[in-house]
Amino acid sequence: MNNYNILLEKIEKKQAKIGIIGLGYVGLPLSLLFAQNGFLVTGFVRSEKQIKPLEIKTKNQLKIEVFKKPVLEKQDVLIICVQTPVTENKIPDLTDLENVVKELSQIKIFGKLIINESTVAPFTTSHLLGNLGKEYFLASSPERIDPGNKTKTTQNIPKVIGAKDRESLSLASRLYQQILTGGIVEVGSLEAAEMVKMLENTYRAVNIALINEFAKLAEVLGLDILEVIEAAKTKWSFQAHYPGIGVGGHCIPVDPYYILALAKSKNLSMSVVKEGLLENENMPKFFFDKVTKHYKKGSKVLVYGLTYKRDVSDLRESPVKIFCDILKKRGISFVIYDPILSKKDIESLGFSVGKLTKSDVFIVGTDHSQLREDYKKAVGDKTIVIDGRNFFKTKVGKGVYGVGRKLL
Ligand code: SAJ
Repeated sequence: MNNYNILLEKIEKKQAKIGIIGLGYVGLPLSLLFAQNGFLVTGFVRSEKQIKPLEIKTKNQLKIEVFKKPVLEKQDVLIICVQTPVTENKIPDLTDLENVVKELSQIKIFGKLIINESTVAPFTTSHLLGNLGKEYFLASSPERIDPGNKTKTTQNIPKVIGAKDRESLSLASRLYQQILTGGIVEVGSLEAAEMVKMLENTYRAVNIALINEFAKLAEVLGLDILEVIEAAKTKWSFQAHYPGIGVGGHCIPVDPYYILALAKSKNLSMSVVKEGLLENENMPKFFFDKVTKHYKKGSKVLVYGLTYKRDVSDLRESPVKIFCDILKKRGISFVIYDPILSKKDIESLGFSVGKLTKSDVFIVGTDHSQLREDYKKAVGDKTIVIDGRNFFKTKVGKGVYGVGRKLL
């Protein structure tokens, strides 16, 4: 029996040993899903100190090891789920993925299935993982997790898979079919799968930028952008996006820089993408200018919410953080209240924590669900509300200034 049939049989019988490299917001739920479906799973982390907390978190449903040659070699399938950020000056940073490649190039890769779930530009998977040795299988299946989303989960999001050849595609498809319920979407190459992820996230970034621009125009025209969006949604070809204080997280403001770098290497400018990203990155400053119109020296300012999006306690690329840094730099005193962050989280960023007490200026940075109740403690009749997420649908306090709308 050849390698393909041997591995296919192991996958069919759930006897294939699964190694998940990287146990973050992608690797952890994926490893648990494999374990809960009867596979023997080993999760790989960079350092010893990560092991204990993860064993507690996963209730020992999987083995957790430091990412090293001997244990990697025992796996039949290795799924790579490491982060692919950008540097300060928006250059793709493949350090973590390159470290994985270094280790994988030391092991006997023969007969194994390697799957890259990390977000990369087309041709990266083949370039980095395409020459690890003889007779192994290689697929790309970029993760599509939406952190905090209770309905779209690792298990039910349709899974896009591209591979270096038919056998690799078939093995990866069968493997994911064993644990996922949202359907498999096979494409014709590694590069097509990588490009799908680039397109879907760049599409989102550019459309958010478009609505941010329309929101600025709506303000000048005295129109309510939310009313316009809601009416536009009656057009079948219009997909709604919403303006706000800015675009955060480790996907939407980051991934498009991977495709820009690739386009640049092919002498293509992709100016719509570039301008869109700059538009989003400018929103915290635009929002700050709005605040200065209503702030008086000595005003009691409370910023509600610091994380990058509703009900997610993640600060990566948070536009609210950028906005608060501007407040601080301009000498405007303020405190922050975020119901899902600890005092330490907030103070570690150099900000002061505040209580939900009546404020002169109440600023919505993140529209956590708890805001529905919390605002009543901080917004009095004289409070001016500056709403970075257009959370309020009716006037509260002395008036609400949103992004592309106001309620007075
Ligand atoms: N945002 C807006 N306006 C919008 C939508 C989002 O300003 O209309 C802001 C959010 O507040 C946040 C940022 O953009 O700061 C990103 O929001 P997001 O909902 O896209 O949240 P993410 O980063 O968790 O995006 C994830 C992504 N998942 C992956 O990349 C694997 C993305 O692909 C999904 O499209 C997105 O979830 C989703 O669909 O909700």
